[in-house]
Amino acid sequence: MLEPIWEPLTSYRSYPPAQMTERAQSFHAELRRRRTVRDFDSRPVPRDVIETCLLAAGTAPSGANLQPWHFAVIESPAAKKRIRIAAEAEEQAFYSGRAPKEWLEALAPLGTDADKPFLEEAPLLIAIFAQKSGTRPDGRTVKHYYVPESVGIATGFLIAALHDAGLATLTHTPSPMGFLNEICARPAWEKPTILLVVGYPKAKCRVPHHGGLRKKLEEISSWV
Ligand code: IYR
Repeated sequence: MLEPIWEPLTSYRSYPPAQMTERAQSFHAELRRRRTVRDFDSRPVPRDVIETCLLAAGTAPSGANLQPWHFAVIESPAAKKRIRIAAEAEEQAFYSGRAPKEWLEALAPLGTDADKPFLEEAPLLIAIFAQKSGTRPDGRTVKHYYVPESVGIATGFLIAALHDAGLATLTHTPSPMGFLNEICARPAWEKPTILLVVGYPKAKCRVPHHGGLRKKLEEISSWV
């Protein structure tokens, strides 16, 4: 059993109320500008920026702080092509029969279809894997806890970090996406959760109005 080792909390900062308001507003203003993009330029993105954003994602809280995630960054054109072919095969099946009518109705205002050129055109794809278990520094296997929650939080941090750095993203979820394990050389027990498409929007990029609609504060929250 590992014993806790306590240390002083030195990284926390507090702000006077006016500054709290200002910071909360500016963070909201920053995040509300984010839009999901499906039309990517092929311009490469700086590797150091991606690595720093991955470090930011890795600061996310997780069950027992076991950090049950792996981020596979795909830049190879050959790998991207394989992913596009595999994903489009699943999407064809989805759009032409597998998806229930209600699902297709919900997607209609977003204008999505089975063609996924962005999987080849975007400079980077980040396949996010969830690990049911991991290895401790001493080599012992350890079970992970709250895995979907932890990986979801880390993914949110990553999207926010990439946006803040001036990069656009698309949370793409071909289903099923087991083909990512082989292409990314990840073990079968890791579960791909999201394929994040990363890059710059094309100069004439358009986004669907529906995708930018936000529910009101009263709809998304309540005070008890
Ligand atoms: N995976 C498909 C369908 C799709 C599903 C949802 I839920 C979306 O928000 C968007 C698309 C596709 O990528 O087209």
